[in-house]
Amino acid sequence: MGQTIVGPALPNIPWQPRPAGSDAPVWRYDGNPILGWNPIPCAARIFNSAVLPYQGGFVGVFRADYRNGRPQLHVGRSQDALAWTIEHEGIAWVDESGAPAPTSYAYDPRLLRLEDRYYVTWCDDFPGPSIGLGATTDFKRFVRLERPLMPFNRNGVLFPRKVRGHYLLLSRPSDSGHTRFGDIILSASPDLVFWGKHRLVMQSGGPGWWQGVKIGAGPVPIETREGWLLLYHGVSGPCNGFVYSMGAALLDLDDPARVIYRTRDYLLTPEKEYETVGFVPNVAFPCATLADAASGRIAIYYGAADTYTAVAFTQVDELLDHLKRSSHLF
Ligand code: BMA
Repeated sequence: MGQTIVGPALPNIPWQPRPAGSDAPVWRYDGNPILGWNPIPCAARIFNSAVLPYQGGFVGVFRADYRNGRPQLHVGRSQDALAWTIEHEGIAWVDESGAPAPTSYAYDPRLLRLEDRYYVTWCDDFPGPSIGLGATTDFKRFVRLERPLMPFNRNGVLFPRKVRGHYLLLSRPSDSGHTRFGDIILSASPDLVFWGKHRLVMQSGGPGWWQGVKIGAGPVPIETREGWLLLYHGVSGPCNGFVYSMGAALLDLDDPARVIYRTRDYLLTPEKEYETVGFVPNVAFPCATLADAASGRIAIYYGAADTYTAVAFTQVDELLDHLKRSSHLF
């Protein structure tokens, strides 16, 4: 049997085996959180952030919430993807003509290599939340590109390759506030500028109350031989606020608007103190993965309680088996 993950080997992926006695499909790093309160001079909290392998080590684009309450994006670097050095100055965006193009706020970045560039998507101010798109080749000069979609929208996530000739983007149309609804939509583009062929992928609700209010795409989908593995967040709405948990789905390789499997139960929900206590209690919000095609290991990067950056692990074959056993489409 060949490798399940379609992609390169990543022998230096951070990893810990599942704790003895556990049969959970996803388990936490025991050194969590990897970033805590006041991690750099300008920012109180760094969370909901994205990482990639880069030049033998790792690079990331991090959401840093400043003391004025506004989030901005910062570059970070690491040799082991667990101990991070975050730049003290935020990304100095330019537009395509090279003129400064600062963001008034920027949050929840996703990061990927697509063809010859690295792309960042984030929640941008249009005005009001919408999907920002930018690119870099060296993690020094970052160029803002045309915004793919109209406001309001969040959780924009690009696919790492074209599918049937089109670039693909997941998003979650929303409102300008703490949206009380939300489904995952797929859009296609021939050139990363003009987007259309919008398709509904998955809706909130169904038998799992943990995803009853809204759902949003998490990390960039991982290509496997059986389909695109999509980790996503699902939100429930108990009486004292929202609770953010993580689930997974498998999308058809040639038509990712078609859901093959979808978890009925959450895979990760706020349990640990760093997830249940913080600036916003009860948030586990995945934004990135690292994957090693040789071993099938996956490291998941998630924001905890809008305060901390944390890591969890899974093994692709075990996660796919779990999905098959517990899938509940609706
Ligand atoms: C969402 C986004 C996320 C955040 C979550 C919980 O609307 O703002 O960045 O983690 O709420 O506060």
